[in-house]
Amino acid sequence: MWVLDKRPWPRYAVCVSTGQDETDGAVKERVKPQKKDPTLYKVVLLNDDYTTMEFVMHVLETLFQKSSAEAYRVMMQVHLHGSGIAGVYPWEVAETKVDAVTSMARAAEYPLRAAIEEA
Ligand code: TYC
Repeated sequence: MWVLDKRPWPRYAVCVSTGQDETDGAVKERVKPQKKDPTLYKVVLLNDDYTTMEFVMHVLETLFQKSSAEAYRVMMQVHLHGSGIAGVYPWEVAETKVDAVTSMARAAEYPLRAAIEEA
């Protein structure tokens, strides 16, 4: 998968915490549930010479909830400048979107790729 994982590891460690703190060998239960990581990530589409403009617009409309006018604008941004923002999401949503783009592109036999960047 084409992902630039720029997360510093302590933040990740916080994300996967079980909700318990270890203090002096004792285990202290967390009273409040852990806050969600508010960091947002851009899902960017990358240009290539083979994927059709129509297919890119279809991806933007179905996976990124773009209107046809907005899908056209983003697709042309990618076509003319090499990359463009399809959406901005929390990390795990962004990863799922990149996987979905890859699956849709593979199924249609296009080389379309998406990547994650820090927002
Ligand atoms: N460059 C492609 C073409 O000329 C169109 C395209 C746009 C491809 C955006 C990928 O992410 C993309 N058919």
